[in-house]
Amino acid sequence: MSNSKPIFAYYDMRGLGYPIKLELAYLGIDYVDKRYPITQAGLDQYRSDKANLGLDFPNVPYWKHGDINLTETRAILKYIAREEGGGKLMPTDRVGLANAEMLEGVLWDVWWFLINRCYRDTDDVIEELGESPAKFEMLDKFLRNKEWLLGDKISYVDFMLYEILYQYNVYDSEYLGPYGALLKLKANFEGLPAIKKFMASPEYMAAPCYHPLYMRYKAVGLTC
Ligand SMILES: N[C@@H](CCC(=O)N[C@@H](CS)C(=O)NCC(=O)O)C(=O)O
Repeated sequence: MSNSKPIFAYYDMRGLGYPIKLELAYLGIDYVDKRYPITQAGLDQYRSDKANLGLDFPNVPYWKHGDINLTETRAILKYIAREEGGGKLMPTDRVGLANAEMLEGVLWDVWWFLINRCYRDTDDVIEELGESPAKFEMLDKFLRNKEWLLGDKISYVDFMLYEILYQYNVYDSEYLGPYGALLKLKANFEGLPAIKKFMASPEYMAAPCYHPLYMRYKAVGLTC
């Protein structure tokens, strides 16, 4: 692996990238934090860089380190969970890994209900967002009596879940009210010393979550 610092690049917003940033903060990884401004100039800059980044599937977020040139949010999230910090964010037991990958799919769906609601703002995506409470109910039940989704050890799926809870809470501060176990996880996550430190640092970004030039539905705090 190269001696130079890894690069994490994304738009200057939380978006899909924040669970990865939270992992990096939790693990104490030093990296180059490349942010494309969320302006037309920032989009133009990304578009002109895009083909020259040495990425097989150019996109943001991306992660570059030595021989690794990675895109796809979940691939990056899991790569860091496995390869950095002694692999401590990746479960290794059969049941833990199976559950993590199941949860990852569920979480991704719930996340996209909200992203699409803001990105497209059509009747069908507004209707689809109505599926989230049932998913949160199941997640809340799954989590009950456990500290983290997989038990007493935090893993990459908790970073995804945290960010989804954060973004739903910004969208509507009442949304998570019925889900006590999820709210407890959110508070516990924010109480982790490394996360607390990150949240108090100048690098931390409370908003925006979504790109103002792409989103049709502009929710205050989420998009602008
Ligand atoms: N499947 C990709 C989707 C990434 C994606 O949709 N990126 C958005 C920002 S959230 C983008 O603007 N990508 C730029 C592009 O398509 O070139 C992932 O999971 O990372």
